[in-house]
Parts: sequence; C-alpha cells; structure tokens
Amino acid sequence: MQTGEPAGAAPADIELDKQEWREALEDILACYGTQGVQEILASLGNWCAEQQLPVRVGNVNTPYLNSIPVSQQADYPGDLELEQRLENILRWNAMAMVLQGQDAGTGVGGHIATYASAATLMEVGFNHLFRNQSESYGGDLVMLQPHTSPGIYARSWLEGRLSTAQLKNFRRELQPEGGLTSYPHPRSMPDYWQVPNASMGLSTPTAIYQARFAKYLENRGLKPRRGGKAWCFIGDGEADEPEVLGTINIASREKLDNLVLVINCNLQRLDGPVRGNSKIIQELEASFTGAGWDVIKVIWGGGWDRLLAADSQGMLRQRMEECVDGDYQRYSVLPGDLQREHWVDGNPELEQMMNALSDEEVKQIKRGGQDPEKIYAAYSRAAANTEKPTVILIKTVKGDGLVDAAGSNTVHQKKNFDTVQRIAIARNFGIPLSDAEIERAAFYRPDPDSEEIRYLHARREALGGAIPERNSNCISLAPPPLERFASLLRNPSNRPQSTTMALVRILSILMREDGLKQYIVPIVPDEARTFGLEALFKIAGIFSLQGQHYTPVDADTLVAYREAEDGQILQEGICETGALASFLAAGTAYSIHGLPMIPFYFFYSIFGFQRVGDMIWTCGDMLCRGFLIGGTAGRTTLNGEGIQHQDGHSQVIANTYPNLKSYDAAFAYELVVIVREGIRRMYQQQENIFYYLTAYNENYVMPVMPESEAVAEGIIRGGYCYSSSETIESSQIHLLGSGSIMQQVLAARDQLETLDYRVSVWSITSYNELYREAEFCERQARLHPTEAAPQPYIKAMFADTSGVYIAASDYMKTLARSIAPWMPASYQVLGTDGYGLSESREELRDYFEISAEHICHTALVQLLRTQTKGKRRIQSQIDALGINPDKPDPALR
Ligand SMILES: Cc1ncc(C[n+]2csc(CCOP(=O)(O)OP(=O)(O)O)c2C)c(N)n1
Ligand SMILES: [Mg+2]
Repeated sequence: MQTGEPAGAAPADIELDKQEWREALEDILACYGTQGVQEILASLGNWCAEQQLPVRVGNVNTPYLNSIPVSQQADYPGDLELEQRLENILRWNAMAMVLQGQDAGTGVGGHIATYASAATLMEVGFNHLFRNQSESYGGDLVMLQPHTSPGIYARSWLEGRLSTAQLKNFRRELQPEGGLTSYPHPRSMPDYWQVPNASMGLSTPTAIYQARFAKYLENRGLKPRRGGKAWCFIGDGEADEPEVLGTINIASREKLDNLVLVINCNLQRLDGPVRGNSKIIQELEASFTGAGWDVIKVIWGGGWDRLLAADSQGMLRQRMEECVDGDYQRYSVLPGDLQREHWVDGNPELEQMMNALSDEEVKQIKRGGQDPEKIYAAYSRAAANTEKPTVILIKTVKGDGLVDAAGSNTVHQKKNFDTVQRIAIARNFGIPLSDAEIERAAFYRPDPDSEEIRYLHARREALGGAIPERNSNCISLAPPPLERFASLLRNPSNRPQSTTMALVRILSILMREDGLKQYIVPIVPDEARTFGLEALFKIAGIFSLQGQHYTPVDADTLVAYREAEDGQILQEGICETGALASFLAAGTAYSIHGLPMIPFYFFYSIFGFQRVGDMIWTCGDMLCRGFLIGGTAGRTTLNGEGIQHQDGHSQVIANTYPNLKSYDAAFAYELVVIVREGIRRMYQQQENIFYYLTAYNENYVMPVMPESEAVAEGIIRGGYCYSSSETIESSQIHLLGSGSIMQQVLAARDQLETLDYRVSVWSITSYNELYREAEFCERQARLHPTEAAPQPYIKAMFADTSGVYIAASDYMKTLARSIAPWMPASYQVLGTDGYGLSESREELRDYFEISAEHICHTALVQLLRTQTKGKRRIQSQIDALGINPDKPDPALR
C-alpha cells in the first residue's frame, strides 16, 4: 500500500463494488462487444499508470480452469468407446515393447510413463487432426515427444507399417530382421521419422522455424498456399530448456498461425515435480500470453463440469487455485477417500459438493489430458486459428494407467513390472490375452477385420494416409558450369580480397543463375555487414512476413535495408539457435516440401559448433543439406577480438559430425570448386551430406587456378601441390598451408628459397577429409589383411617426396596432427592451441608460433635434426631468425 492511501475496504464492501463493476462491464460487452471491454480495461490501465499506481490491469493468467467453456466445446467427431479400446491396445503394446526388452535381459532400456501420459493427446490427433499432404492440403508436420516413441511404433504396427520383428527389436537397430531406433531419428529410419527431437528443447525452435519457412516458401511463390500446420509436442519439464521460451517471440511476431505447440503437463520431469510449489500450467500461460500466443488450457476432464457448474460460491475454484502441483501430483496417487479429505480441507461447503461423488468416482475423475472431448475442443480451435500461433497446455498424469507406478516420482525410469502388475495393467486395459501371454508381455493385435483395425485405417485414410512418414522425392539440380565463376578463377582485377568476399561473390553468382537462383537461401544472424553481405539486402530483400512499414534510414543508398514479404534473405537477429533452425528448415525442404532449397548460412565461426553444436548435430540426423560458412575464422586472422571470438577449433569439432564435409580453403578458386562439388553431391546426386567452410577476413591477391585436373580433384579430396621451387621430387622442404595461414607459408617459402632451399607448398583444403579417407583405407586393410591394401590419398600425395614436412594452420595442432600416422616421420605441426587474445594479426601469429618466421624456424630445426651435412650453416640460419626459445607457451596461458 502507498503511504497516504486509505485503509482497504471491508471485504463485504469491496465484494459489492466488484459486483457493480462486473455488471457495468456486462453492459459494455452487450453494447460494444469484446473490443469495448478491451478499451475500457486499457483506459483503466492507463489511468493507473498516470497515477503511478503499482497496479497492472489485465492479468497474464486466467483462472486455473479450462480455457474453453462447456458451452463452446466442439462436438466430438469420433466413436469414443471404440477409440478408447484402440488406445488401450496401443498403451499395452507400447509397454510390452519395453517389457520384452527387459525380459530379454539386453539392458537396452526404454520408457513407458511418457506415452502413458500422452496417449490420449496423440490419439485425438491421429484420429481427427493430423493430415497428410494432398492435392488440396499442404500437409501437417507432426513432432511428438521423443519418449512417446513406443506408442507411435505400436500404432504403426497396428496399421501394418512395421513388422512384429521390428517391434520386438525396439532399440536394437542391428538385428538382422530389423529393429527400431529409440527416439525419432530420420538418419536411422529415413522413410519414417521426419524430425529428430531427443535432445530436449530443440524441437520447439525447429517447429517454429519450420512453420516460418513454410510461409517463406509460400510468400516467394515456391509453394502453393494450401495450408498445413506444424504440430509440436513437448514435455512440461522440457519447457525449462532456454531454446523453448527463448524462441517463442518470433512465432507471434511473424503471426505463425500454422503452428501449434502442445505441452504435455504431467507435472513431472525425470526426478520429480516440475514445479512442486506452484503451477507449471499457470507459469507457461503467463509466458506464452506475454509473448502474444493464443493459449488454450485443458486442465479438467468432463467429470468436473458438473461440480464446477454447481460451484456457485467459487469454493471449488478457490481450492483449485490454492493447490500447487506437488498437491496435484499427490492426488494422482491417493485413493478416493484421502483425495476427498485433501480437497475438502475442512471446508463444509466443499464437503457437501464433493459428497455428490463416491470415493471411487473421486479417484476416477479425470484430468483434461485424459478426456478426448476436451482435447478435441482445444485442437480444433487451434487448427482453425488464422491469426496467431497456439499453445495448448494440457494437464495429464505421468504413467497414467500403470497401476501402482502412475504419478510416482520414479515413474519416468520405470521399465519393468512384475507378473501381478502386468496382469493388472493388461486387464485394466481390457487386453484379451491369456495370463501366460501377458506375463511374457506378448503383443496384441486384433483381427484385421475387427472393428478397431477397420476404424484405425478408416481414420487415417480420411486424413490422407499414415503419419509419421518421410519422403525424399525432389528434383535434381546441377551446379553452374565452372566458367560462370571465371572472375574468381582468374582474378583479372588482381585486387586483394578475402575468402569471405570470395564466398559472397560465389553466392551472388548463384543468385543470378537461372534454374538455381530461386532455391538459394542466404541466412545470417546479425552479422551481414561483418561478412560483406549487406549489398544483397536491397537486391534480394530481407524476408519479413509483415513487409516493411517504414522508410529505412538508408533508403537512398545502394545498400538500403529492405525488408519484404517475398525477401530471399533470412536475417535472424542475434539468435544463432534460430538461424540454425532456419538452416535446418531450408536444408530439409527437399524432404518436407519437395523443394531443393540451398541454404548458405554465414556466421561467426566461433558461434557455430561451440554455440549451437547440438542443432548442427540435429542437421546431421535430419539429413539436412546446405553450406555452413564459419566466417571470421582463425585464432589469429580475426585480430583484436580476443578470447570469445577467435576460433581456432571449429574445424576440429566439425570432424565429429560424420556426414559433414569440412574445408579450410586458402584461395577463391578452391572455394568455387568446393561449392560446385557440394551442389553436385547434395542437389544432383541427392547425397545426405552437408558442408562446413571456414572463411577468413584477410585480404590478399587470389592466385589464378592452375589448369590441372589433379588440382580440382586434390581440392575436393583435401590437398594438392600448389607450388614447387623446381620439382616436387627435388624439394627438401614441404610446407603444408591452409586458410589465411597459407600467406605465412608462402612468405616462409620465399625466405627459405633465399637461403637456397628447394621448397614445395601444399594447399591442404581439408585435414578432416584426408584423415577420414586414410582411416577408411586403414580399416579396409585391417579387415582384409590378405588383399592389396588401398593406399590412403595422403600417402599417395607424398609418395615420391623426401625431406622435412611442416604444417601450419590457424587451427589447433590436433587438426593437422590427425594425418601424422600417414606422413613421413619428420612431419611437424604448428597451430593455435590456447585461448585467443586481443592483439594485432602479426603479433598473434608470432605469439601462436604460426608466423612465416616460426614456419622457417621449424623447417630449419627439422633439417638440423634429419641432415648429417651442413649442420653449422643451418644452426646459424636458425640463430639469425631470432626466435626467443623461452617465450611463454600460448597453450598454457
Ligand atoms: C537436452 C536433454 N537433457 C536431458 C535429457 C534426458 N531426459 C529425457 S526425458 C527427461 C525428462 C522429461 O520430462 P518432461 O519434459 O516433463 O517429459 P515427460 O516425460 O514428463 O512427458 C530428461 C531429463 C534429454 N533427453 N535431453
Ligand atoms: Mg513432464
């Protein structure tokens, strides 16, 4: 209370005032509709603000009740009794999959409780909402909770899409008759799963940006406007992941009416309650309301309707508000009489109300998530939304139907039940198997002609076919001919440029290429100017579903900031997760939409793998295609920026993504060759790979591409000889360079040549490709010891050479060291181990020991070690370099 304020009114008086205000609002509603009520409340809010009152009009929370009143509930379109029978069969089979695995003693695990809580949510969707693509409909993308996978498999088995052997081999992918992957993984089941989601939290941005990308395609005229929704199901515990609430604003800002997020609020996560002391549904309602979503709460099952209708004094409502989730979780395990006691809590009026129910009825009374009619009402409202994204918060019971385990804190990990429990659960579900069959958790499938199976098929047929199902039918695209890139191959202007600029030029050429240009999707976080991409703003436009409602400050310039409804560029703001989700949406459009979109995502290389590595892993799993471009690469080339910006390890991490091809090119023509090859392999050959290219911001004159087939092949395979003083065979020193550090290598070569050494320079475009191919050959040799062993390319490269070998890159030593097993013994590696620091490029290269002087020094030291003649001369050359042997080790700083 503010000082000087009057004391609060007596409760009775204020109740009277409240009643009067409500009546006044009823009049306003009758005269002016909802808009009128809104205006009145807004004007009251403004008045409070003018008075400096710490009061906010309009609550982000509504009462702890269903958002859709009984009077507005849509009629249920299905056969409830039959659907319940079907659901029970699915529940049993889903559980049986996990139990069979336990009985076999394989220890492969599995989950039962999540599906048990979500079964009804999913069944209502499968029977009535989730629609496939057709002539007249764009198709729904359905992403269910990862731990509900047994239920999804059980359904597909009933539909005849999966074999019994597969079901038996849940989590046993290597079994000869086939098996099933634990969670949705398109990589493991490319005809089935569409979107991976086992890493909690990532499916929300994935769904949001998939929904947005569908609009992008429609707005650019690439996809017909035939509707289609993204349905994404997540857990209430999962909603704590920052990626979930961190990306919801974009969905409302862009008015993604094609997005429905369903949060299964079973009030529990793995260890216990999600919000024992408060209410997760209310908390999420506030967050999503604040973010501008439509929020639909499904809290109470139909059994409560009668009680709530009789609650004229609001006692029951008040009790519902007072109880916290910890209480609700407890109610789900208590017998009816004890539940009653807790609900009533000594209140005689409540006691009288609750007396209308027997103890058994109290126990049986359902939550919203167990009531298909309530769920359908919410889903059908969400499906009809044409203005905003919708979140549906549905209260369920974790482990529902699992006799003693439901609602317990340990239920998430529950994987086994004893015989008595198995029989109790199966009988409860009405499964007509013998006790012996139940004991061994046999699957149950009714006759194909049974009412259940016919209904199951009829519903999916009416909705356009099976879900989930993944397609990969897409037209092929060929890369433009090499000549199209003549300006990059021959560099007629001789003007210094960086590899980043070269990539931007490649992109511009692709964006002008007929037959290809419409499919190019440039993506940037808030860094377009860093990479020199701003010139594309005006030409291609920045995609914005709202268009541009202002005159940009730079409207008169050639590089005006142009937002457009059909813009081609995705400028994602400072949100690498969102930008990666856009990359994922574009790079999987060949499968989701049948369109060969080619994303080029430019980002600060340190904010890629290190920042959103798990999203990139998702790209690999989802068979995403496209080019990831790590700009401002290199620990020393990005000068001044210090520890958190200078990337010396992204290439190392990139090697951990098996289907990612990673390159660290030195010259513009190398990039042309790599990008053309990428387009050929991903979009012409339809290979499920993607590319990571590091690009630097150091300017130098790009050399002309040598006219040799071997060079083009070497660029792709990971390395080739760039120059030799005389011949490769006569070289005494071999320098391996990559990226910007190639310039230091070339300077070192010049210095060594003035000392009369013969030097070959090798451009290593990809240590990772060299390493992988050599490992492949090693394995072949190990498994086929009696056959002629294939020679690794790296060995072939240096087969006829001798001398000393020094590698230098702007990356950690381990990158170049990875090929050491196949290199001659005198191979030495220089790299940038240690944290970056704020310094000039020159100082940094000296500090990390990758400067031309350090390269010369290392070559001379190696010569000293390996040569028997001229040692004194070499030592004096080393001394003349003046390298401080006691300089601090950057790796230890
Ligand atoms: C990023 C990540 N962290 C942790 C896990 C392990 N994990 C799997 S399920 C789970 C609990 C899920 O709880 P909730 O989201 O509430 O789903 P519910 O099973 O209750 O429906 C956890 C912690 C994971 N899969 N991903
Ligand atoms: Mg949960």
